[in-house]
Amino acid sequence: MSSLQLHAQNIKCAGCVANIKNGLAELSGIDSVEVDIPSGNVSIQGDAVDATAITAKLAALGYPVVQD
Ligand SMILES: [Cu+2]
Repeated sequence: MSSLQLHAQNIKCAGCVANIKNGLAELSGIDSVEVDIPSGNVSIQGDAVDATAITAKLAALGYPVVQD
């Protein structure tokens, strides 16, 4: 099990959270996704967490990852 913490832009409401969870569910190897609306923090856990694929998916969904 590995995990990844990201900070993404444009996360404003529960709809955004649902978009992110549904979008990341299309990627394999992810078991859980937690999204914090005020901070924009996205926490991902799974057996095969691919940071490059996740970052690309978030950008495609309209939530570009911020480099902290
Ligand atoms: Cu929203």
